[in-house]
This record gives sequence, structure tokens and C-alpha cells, in this order.
Amino acid sequence: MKNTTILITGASSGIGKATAELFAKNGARLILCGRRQERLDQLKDSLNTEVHLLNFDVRDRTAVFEAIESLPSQWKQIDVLINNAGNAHGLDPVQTADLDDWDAMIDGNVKGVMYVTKAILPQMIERKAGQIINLGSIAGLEVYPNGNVYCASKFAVDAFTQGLRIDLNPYGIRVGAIHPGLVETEFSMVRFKGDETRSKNVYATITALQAQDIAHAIEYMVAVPPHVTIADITLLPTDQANATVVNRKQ
Ligand code: 8X3
Repeated sequence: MKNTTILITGASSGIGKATAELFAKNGARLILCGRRQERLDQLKDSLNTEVHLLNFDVRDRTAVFEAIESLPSQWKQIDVLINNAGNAHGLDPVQTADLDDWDAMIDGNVKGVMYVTKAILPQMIERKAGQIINLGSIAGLEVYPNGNVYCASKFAVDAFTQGLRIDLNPYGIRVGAIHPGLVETEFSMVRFKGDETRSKNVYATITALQAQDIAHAIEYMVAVPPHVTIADITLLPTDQANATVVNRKQ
């Protein structure tokens, strides 16, 4: 993957960070994007490859386009875009859920993916080459109780991914999505607003996926020969059968 430039959103933690670490080992050049400059700096220092940092919030449309526009000429060609940034906020029934949580999920998980994709697309179209991988979720394939708007946001990612693959078909740009089940990251801490007990319970009695497991699947999607598109990968812990059936041990 030498000379391949990969842009990862949400790179400062979890799946984004693990993916950055794996691609760095493979010798890729990395554009790492996130909201937490300090974490991005630390990650850059720990990686033994060429790294360019972009500090912006994918929810901020102007900031997205300015950040991509600001790339120095040697970073303007992006071979692979990994739309990883996204979060869950709350796990409540529609009738009691917080509207701010809904806005955060629609703005980040849906509009964020669309903005970053739109900003990066022109140079891929011009070169008739490139790859876009969107982070979906098992929540984007099946709705589960209280998942409502988070599930809606991930269903939207799946629909957007399919639409992109259709529209970009004439340009030879590969488009795919990855749909993880339960992955042990900061995901639940964010969803449950820092409630450690509740968050730990999600993964406590199962062997959850780790961020590195998702990174390896993403690596596979990139590493297959250029004539192959992995349209989607659904990745579950062996302890999880679908969105709701989980083999929780006592
Ligand atoms: C993360 C997986 O099952 O918590 O998207 O929605 S789940």
C-alpha cells in the first residue's frame, strides 16, 4: 500500500484509530481527520508513516469543504476515503428521546458522510479511480428496540452507499460499506453519555469484536485487486447472531 493515500474520518479513537494503525504498518500515507487535535497529534507521533492531520467536525458543512480544500498539493490525491466518523447518542423510545441526540446522529452519521464524500469526489472522478468505504452497522440492516434514529441514520448510510455505487459506476470508483455488530470501543460510553456501568455491561459477558477486527476487514476491502469491489461486509462477534440475539453468559 506504499504511495496509497487514505483519508480516515473519526481517526482519533476506536475503529478509525485502529484502521490508521493498520494502514500505517502497511506503509500507506494517511490523512487523519478528527475533532480532538491532541489525540490526533499523539496518534501521528505514534505512527511510522507520512501523516497529514485535519481538525474539523464532519457535521460542519463549511468546515468540511474548507479542510479538504486546505490540503497541500502532495495530499490532494486521495485514493481511499474511509467515512468512519459517527456515533450513537442515547438508546430511548421515540416518545421520550432527546431531539438533540437525534440531530447529532443525523448530522454526524448521515450528513457528515455525505459532505466528506462530496468534498473528496471531484478528484476521484477526474482520475477515474478511488475507493470509498462507509461505516454502516448491523443497526443499518435491522432495527432494534430503542434504536429508532440511530438505526435510521445507519440505514441511510447503507442507502447512500448503494446510491453512490450506482452513480459512480461509470468512473471505476469502488464503493462499499462495512456493517459491524458489537464492537468494544468508546461507542457505548458515548451512547450512554459516560455511564460506565451501563456501557461495560454491553460487552461484559460476551467476546465482543475489537476495533482491530474491523480494521482488518477494511484492509481486505482495500487490498483486493482493483477489478474487485467488496460491496459490503457484515461482521458480528460469534456471540451475536443478529441485531437482537446475543449469547450473553451469566
Ligand atoms: C453499533 C452496533 O448493535 O450497538 O453500530 O447498534 S449496535
